[in-house]
Amino acid sequence: LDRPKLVVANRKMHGNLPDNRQFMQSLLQQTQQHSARYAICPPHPYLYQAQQLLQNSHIAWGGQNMSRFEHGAYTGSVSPLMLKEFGCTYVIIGHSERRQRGHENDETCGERFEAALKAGLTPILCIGETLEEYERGETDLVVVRQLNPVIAHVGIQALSQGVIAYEPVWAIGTGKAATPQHAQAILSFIRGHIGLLNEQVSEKIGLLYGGSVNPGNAAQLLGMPDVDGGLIGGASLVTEDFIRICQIAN
Ligand code: G2H
Repeated sequence: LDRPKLVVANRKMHGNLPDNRQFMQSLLQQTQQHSARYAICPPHPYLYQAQQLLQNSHIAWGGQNMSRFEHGAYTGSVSPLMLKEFGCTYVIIGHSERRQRGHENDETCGERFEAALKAGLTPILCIGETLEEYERGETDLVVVRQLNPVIAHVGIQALSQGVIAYEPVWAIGTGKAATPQHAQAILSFIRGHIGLLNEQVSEKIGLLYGGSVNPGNAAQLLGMPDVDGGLIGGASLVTEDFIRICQIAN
């Protein structure tokens, strides 16, 4: 298993020009010799700044969301072509904070995933169960329900051009991360589900864990065999914490 580790900062609706600059420059300087992969997803207005600071470096950047359409009368939306034009490598799709507000659902996530690939972006598809679903023991059911429309849209071969992030909703921003055993069990289940359709894709695809990852729990979580990296929210807002997580991933 030589899947590279990937650590992605989901900065959500945080940051400003000077703060972003400090974050990106510190990360650039302190991870130069690393072999793990890193990406920063700032709010959309800062993608130009990310492009200016990170281009030709070992650090990639991406959007936190994207329209499934290339252009049109969609006030307030951002096109995959626009993300690409500003040098994005990645785009987060289906984050639970967007699903919960009705902006995205299983079906439109499939369309977004497809549109991202078409634009040459690497989609990071977020899936995961709510606390109620977790307590009802429905985690496996939920992740399959969220994954299947995407597979139906792009086909199993193309799935491996993207990344899947398992983010249990009850672990997001709560400080209560999943145990490494739970993260491993679900990511292994997801890999197994994909493997039923195509063994090679299941071995190749990058699977991330997200939800209250911090410098204290990162080693155990990222040390699990099916955890190929992390999607980091809160801890990406403290530069030293995020760099520490990168050092652990490396
Ligand atoms: C989950 C995660 C990043 P946090 O949303 O996507 O955020 O690390 O703050 O739980």
